Amino acid sequence: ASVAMQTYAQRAAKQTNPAARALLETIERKRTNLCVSVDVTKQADFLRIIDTVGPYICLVKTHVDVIEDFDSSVIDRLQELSAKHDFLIFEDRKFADIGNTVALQYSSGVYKIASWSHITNAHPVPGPSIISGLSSVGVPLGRGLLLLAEMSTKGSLATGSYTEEAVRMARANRDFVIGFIAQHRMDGVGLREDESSPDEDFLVLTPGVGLDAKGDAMGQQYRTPREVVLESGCDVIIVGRGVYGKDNAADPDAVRVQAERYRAEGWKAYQERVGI
Ligand code: 5IU
Repeated sequence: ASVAMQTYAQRAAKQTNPAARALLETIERKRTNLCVSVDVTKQADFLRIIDTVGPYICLVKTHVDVIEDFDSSVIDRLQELSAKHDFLIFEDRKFADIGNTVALQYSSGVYKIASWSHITNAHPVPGPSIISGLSSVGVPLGRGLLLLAEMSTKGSLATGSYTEEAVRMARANRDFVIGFIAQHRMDGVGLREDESSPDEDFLVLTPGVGLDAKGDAMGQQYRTPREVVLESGCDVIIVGRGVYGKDNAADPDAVRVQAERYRAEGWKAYQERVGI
């Protein structure tokens, strides 16, 4: 069966990258393909939201550089919550520089991302050297990388041959590149006529997911979990404001209700896709 028709458990068993395998196993164990994106500026709000949504997620997506009262204790607490609730961590860093620089940004500085984030991501715009730089840090730690093959925003330039080249770069670096941030499945994308279709399983994690809004005032565009998982074959739905609201003071009960709702919608769409 095509990868899109296989269960998360079947796919987990074939993964060689530790982060990819752990993510698929977590999805199967907790029966959730929901990743919550927590873009808030106070560490207390950040940790409270994650503690609330923890039971319903496979993965938390962070932008640690927006936390204004950041200190290293935030990472200690985040790791405690990851163990308590059994989810992985994805720092949405969107690296985009030369290999030498991204290796430093990934390993060092204030955030030391590689030391705590199971998964991170990069723009393919610099070419394959960005993967070499990041993999020199990430592979020894068992980390995984997602390439940004497409974006959810209106007018995105990541389309067509750019997306195809991103998939080709991923295919050449399977030890570290576990998949994509994209809006569709990428199986077989970018193959030339003389290339046979490889037996490949890339994870597709998809932001721009909302049930109540079509977008925001800054170019974001939303599709439903059903459109993303069932119709477009994506594997993980990434939801931010749909879960924690526009006002990050939202009460935990409201946040919990939304997390349960997106988890249920995402899982139902997956079950329908694979026919279970
Ligand atoms: N994000 C997108 N679209 C993209 C990429 C990343 O929305 O194409 I690449 C990020 C931005 C934000 C989260 O951190 O995903 C979506 O948040 P909302 O669900 O609040 O729109």
